[in-house]
Amino acid sequence: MNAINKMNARQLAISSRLCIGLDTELSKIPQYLLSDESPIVSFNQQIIEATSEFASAYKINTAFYEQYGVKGWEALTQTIESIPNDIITIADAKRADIGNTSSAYARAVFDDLHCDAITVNPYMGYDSLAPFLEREDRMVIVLALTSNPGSSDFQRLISQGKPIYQHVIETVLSWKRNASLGFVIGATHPGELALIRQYAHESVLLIPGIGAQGGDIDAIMKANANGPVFINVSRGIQYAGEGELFGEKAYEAAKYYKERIGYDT
Ligand code: NUP
Repeated sequence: MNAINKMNARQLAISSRLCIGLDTELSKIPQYLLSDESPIVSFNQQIIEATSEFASAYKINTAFYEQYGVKGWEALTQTIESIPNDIITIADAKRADIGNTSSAYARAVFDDLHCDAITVNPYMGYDSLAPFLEREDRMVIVLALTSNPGSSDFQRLISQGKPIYQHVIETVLSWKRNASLGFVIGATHPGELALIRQYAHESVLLIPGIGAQGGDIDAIMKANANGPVFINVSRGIQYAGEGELFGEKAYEAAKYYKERIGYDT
């Protein structure tokens, strides 16, 4: 099954557009887990167990694992293996480079980690994304308008009458591809999201920035105009509670976000 069909099947089955981030840090997990063989894996497995009924996807930001070297990469692999097969796995790795290097990045994420989707950076142009885009069973999610303040430094600059992020969306949509395609739009930009939905109504959008970064769910869902979407929450679910109740609190937070996001067919 290709990634977009898997996304649709999962979202329909559980009526959820929630994507849960697994951005795990040793300094933030309950202390009593630190004596486990792999505290990160123990924590993630309990979060997955507690929240999977609400998860249309899990997004794993590779940076949080890379910071711990070999052990972190092992924890990343084991975390991905712990995610039920019918849930989309997104490697938030923001890759892209010259062609043969991108091919290696694509093999790492798709063939070794077995993720369904990857985030990529469009700055280097078509040939840097081609090795990802040729993978017909996977999803390539291109940074367009990110949630952070620095998104105005380049992404909003006007070129030939429109913002750079609009050029990114329109140009990438015109490229030859086998993969399913998506774009990252930060939850901190509901006004721009409404405009984007006018020319990219059918595109999958991955929207991070709810909760800790201040994105407003109601404003985002209204602007989204019922287009296909993953709404991501990471810290707001993972660290909803402390101590031994962390799993229960994560369950409650995931349920809350799933319901607030809603699901209309
Ligand atoms: O524009 C982006 N904003 C953003 O926060 C693109 C992203 N990929 N992210 C990622 O989403 C960020 O790196 C983190 O992994 C997650 C948001 O986490 P949180 O603010 O919900 O904790």
